[in-house]
Amino acid sequence: MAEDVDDKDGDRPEAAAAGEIPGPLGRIKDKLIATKEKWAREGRLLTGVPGRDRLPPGQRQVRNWPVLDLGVQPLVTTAAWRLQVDGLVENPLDLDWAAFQALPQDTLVSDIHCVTAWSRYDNRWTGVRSAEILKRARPKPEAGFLVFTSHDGYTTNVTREIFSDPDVLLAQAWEGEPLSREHGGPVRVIMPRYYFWKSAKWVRRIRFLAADRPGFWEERGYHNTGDPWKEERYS
Ligand SMILES: Nc1nc2c(c(=O)[nH]1)N[C@H]1C(S)=C(S)[C@@H](COP(=O)(O)O)O[C@H]1N2
Ligand SMILES: [Mo]
Repeated sequence: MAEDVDDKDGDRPEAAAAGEIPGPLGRIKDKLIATKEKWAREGRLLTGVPGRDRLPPGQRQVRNWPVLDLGVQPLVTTAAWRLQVDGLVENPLDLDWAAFQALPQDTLVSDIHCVTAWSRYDNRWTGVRSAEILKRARPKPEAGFLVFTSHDGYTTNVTREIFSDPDVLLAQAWEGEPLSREHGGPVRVIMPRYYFWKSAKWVRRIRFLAADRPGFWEERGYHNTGDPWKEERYS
């Protein structure tokens, strides 16, 4: 497929599987990855016991906001920032910061559910809804899937249907302040109905595909969908 040919920037799953991870991913926290892979093998934290109404099974509420990443927190200035939307779309987008600011902005409150079992309630995000991106890029009918690529080399995949959820945001602010670098600023994805690994920090590219393509954690034992209410932690 044409989309596959130009893929020299380190987000090829085959390359990652072969251990030939170029760029920032060459410096990822191997130990952290090994531990999380082990959890997937052991099915750790699977309880099957539903918690309170708002808390998905096996989760506990925290008041702080932990930082989780692969050990690289890329510095992306708003001057250098761009978002590419490409693949199987009628109208590929290449947005700079001004173009992104010119899109309609919404503020939505949602809960975070991380697969490492913490949940954080009532996060007030401001940014651009997925609907605004879909409206402008116009994915082709066969584009049933997409992959997010981030500045640290991270990738994660979702279906087009999930990306179309009305609460999906490309967030640039949290609680009225610019999203911090450690939490994925200038812009990260927020997909509150799924475990937080689906919410790519430092997002730089949204690529529409005809076939599903597992991302970084999806290739390492984590569930392809990741619905916390169904406790879809591991594959
Ligand atoms: N680019 C990028 N996005 C990422 C990750 C990452 O390592 N790189 N980690 C994911 C995981 S596993 C989690 S739990 C959340 C953590 O977000 P936080 O640090 O803002 O809490 O980001 C997700 N998005
Ligand atoms: Mo995570």
